[in-house]
Amino acid sequence: MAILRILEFPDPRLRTRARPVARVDDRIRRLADDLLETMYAAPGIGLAATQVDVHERVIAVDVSEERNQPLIFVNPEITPLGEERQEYQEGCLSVPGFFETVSRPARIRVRALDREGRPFELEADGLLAVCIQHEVDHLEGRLFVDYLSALKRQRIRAKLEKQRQRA
Ligand code: QAP
Ligand code: CO
Repeated sequence: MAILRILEFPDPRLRTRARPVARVDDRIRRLADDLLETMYAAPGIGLAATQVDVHERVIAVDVSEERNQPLIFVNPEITPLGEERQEYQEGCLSVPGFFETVSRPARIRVRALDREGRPFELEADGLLAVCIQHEVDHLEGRLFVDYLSALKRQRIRAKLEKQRQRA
């Protein structure tokens, strides 16, 4: 297992649309393990392959208090369940230090493959639903800052670029 380097906004590679995984093999299982290890080390509650510059449709999530409920989704497909929306203060390991309110569908169904390549289905609400939607956005090249005003997004970008100059 390995801790991978996380790309940071506004790195253009974060805008890449990830390709579907054709076959869940040892290479994909290693990627899944590395995503989990990198996420736990950060620490974070979700990480998409896009964020470590691997453009394949794999995400890792663990929203449990004890950090002992790792979830891997390969080729995830989201369907909103109903019209209700929820707001949540989101952050992102690729946008370090910034948390802003985003509105998303409150309940979703996710269909995906697990780390053995078996199809599974899960219904989610609350933080888990927020996190899965946030991570699947990464696979489309979308970031939570895209839901904010252009002014807010530009301010975040300027602050991160300034910080990086100092580092
Ligand atoms: C996505 O994000 C998420 O800025 C996962 O300084 C976040 O794990 C979904 C993190 C919130 C729903 C709600 C961010 C850690 C972690 C930071 C993360 C930071 C330290 C973000
Ligand atoms: Co993120």
